[in-house]
Amino acid sequence: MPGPVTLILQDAGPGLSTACDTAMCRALVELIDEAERDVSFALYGYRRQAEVVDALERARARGVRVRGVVDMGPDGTNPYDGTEAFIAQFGLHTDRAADLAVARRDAPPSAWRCPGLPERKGPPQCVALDVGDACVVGTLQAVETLEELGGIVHDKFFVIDGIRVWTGSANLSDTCTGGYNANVVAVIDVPEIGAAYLAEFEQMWAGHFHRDKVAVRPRYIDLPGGGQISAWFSPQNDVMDAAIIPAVRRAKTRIDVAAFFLTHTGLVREFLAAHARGVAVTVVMDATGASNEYSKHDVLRLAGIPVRVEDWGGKMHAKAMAIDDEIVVLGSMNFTSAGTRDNDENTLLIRDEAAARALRDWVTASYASIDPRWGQGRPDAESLLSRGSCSDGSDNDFDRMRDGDDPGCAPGAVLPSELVQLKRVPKGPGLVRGYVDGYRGRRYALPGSAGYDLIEDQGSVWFCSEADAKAAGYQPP
Ligand SMILES: [Ca+2]
Ligand SMILES: [Ca+2]
Repeated sequence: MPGPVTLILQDAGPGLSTACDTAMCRALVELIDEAERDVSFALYGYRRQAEVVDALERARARGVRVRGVVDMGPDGTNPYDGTEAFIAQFGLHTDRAADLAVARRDAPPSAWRCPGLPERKGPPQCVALDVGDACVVGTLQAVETLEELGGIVHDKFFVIDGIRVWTGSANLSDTCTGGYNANVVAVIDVPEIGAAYLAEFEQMWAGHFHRDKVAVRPRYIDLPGGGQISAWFSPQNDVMDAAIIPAVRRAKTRIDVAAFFLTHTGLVREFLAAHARGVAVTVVMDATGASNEYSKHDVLRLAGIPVRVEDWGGKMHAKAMAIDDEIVVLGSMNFTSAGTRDNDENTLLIRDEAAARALRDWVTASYASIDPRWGQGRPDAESLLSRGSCSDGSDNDFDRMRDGDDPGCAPGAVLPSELVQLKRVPKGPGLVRGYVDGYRGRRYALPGSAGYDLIEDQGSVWFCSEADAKAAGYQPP
């Protein structure tokens, strides 16, 4: 009899598979086969996982209600080419009408204004992060204008009879549940968690997506035998600021991270702060995620945090971390601002020592499986440097070119140039200046402000950004 929390850790496999041979896929089929009344699911898409479809048909044939929601862009497309037929087969609902009704997304928030880079069209993001003795400063900016895609149903969860939940980072596809990509999935048998997921599902089933949902309030549920679990849904629960960052802030010894994307500035700031106070932070990063112009994995490296970018054919598709061999964070949400602010996502925080140790060991083994040279730079996700990626039948880097058609697979293809144009500057004049005012306590002054130069050098401290100053307890001037 499995316990209330079962963690399933999937290594990157040898290739795409339409079969359902992985532990995560077997567990899902088993759950669906055990359903007595209801199977409700929210998915990003579907591609070539017929054994799961067969299980859903078996459930339907024995009178189980089968309902699902799936992502659909405003243009009526989904990245997974089996999705449309899947929608038709089960009468699934999508977020397309909601996307069409919603105004354009807000511009990404920025710490402060900074000039854009030449020849680049995306929104500039100004970076100023503390790496201890220096600041990493510069502009991150996409080459192309970012498409406005509306929100995304990015969940990957199934709720069985309103009680048991299967969820994590794996899409229902030949690349994820099929076992090509590395993923972290959990099966949760805790009725309060099942009820929360079902409440979240019902909103989407009724046509409320993205910011048009109401919050399913997160609750900390005690697990039998100790430990605790809580479920968080994006965007209403603000999981990054309300749960993940506070957990990282409490880390004492180690944080082991597996990241498909790592663009969220606030989270990166907390990893840097953890490293600065002696916490051992280790990161395994996906190669496609590392090619994102807003990725901040290189900032971590500049601070001395070990980061390896995977050189497998499959992806590091997990969005998970183990903190202090005590806390597990896992779910559908990438470590991006869109994940926490825009999309439909779910994240679990689990306090369970055995699960945290298992995840830590898995991240450690994933890290060790990558050629040590990728502690610097990054391999092109579809190139001869990423093992098997040029003969796997997959468009590994989502550029609509596959295997031999992808220029990255040409022999002698050059290494990708570093997109991140950041530099290390020593702390000193020109940065945010903290000081202690005799009457008002800790204050900070911005460069160029009145009084900035009047603060005595002795006793002032330097911060890379206002956010860093505030985090250290300094108040606006
Ligand atoms: Ca490609
Ligand atoms: Ca390929």
